[in-house]
Amino acid sequence: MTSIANLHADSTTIVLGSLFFYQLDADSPVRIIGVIDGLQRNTVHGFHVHRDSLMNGELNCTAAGPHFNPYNTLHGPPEADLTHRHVGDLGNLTANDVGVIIVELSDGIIDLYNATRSIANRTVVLHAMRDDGGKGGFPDSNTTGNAGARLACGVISLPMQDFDKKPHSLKGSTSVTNLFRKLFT
Ligand SMILES: [Cu+2]
Ligand SMILES: [Zn+2]
Repeated sequence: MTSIANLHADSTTIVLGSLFFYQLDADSPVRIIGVIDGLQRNTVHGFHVHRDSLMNGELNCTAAGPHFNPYNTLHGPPEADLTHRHVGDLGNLTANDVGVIIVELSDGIIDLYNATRSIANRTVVLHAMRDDGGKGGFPDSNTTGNAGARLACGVISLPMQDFDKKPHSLKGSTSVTNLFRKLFT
């Protein structure tokens, strides 16, 4: 199963990147491949799936709600098991020396098949600061990893075959979608 998220800068229509989600079957991890541009050089950014979708063209990343947490656990690092992280906790992404994040990760807890853990129609959020994995000792370490403001976000769309039938609310990512299709089909 496949999904796409196009990330826009918080409260704007500026597209910063696209992420492609690919899960071979119900027993496989979800692979996330993509690019996010326009960041400060050599910076580390918390990266999560948040609970809510963005409805009706909403651009404010705050509308995505809290971390996706169907098991009501504390925040944690991505390598933790189901009881020691939120399902949506994907750790950190690092911008390189030209301010670009090349995303290439795999996670066995988020899911596109399992209804309880499904990330479809939820929102990926990239934060201003590093996610401390719950270990930072800040008041919000156990809820958000103290990752700070929401820099960019994007709804994890319907599976791609449906996605391409819908009008896109954000322009500029069609070529990236086609690139992903070439890579995976
Ligand atoms: Cu977050
Ligand atoms: Zn969390």
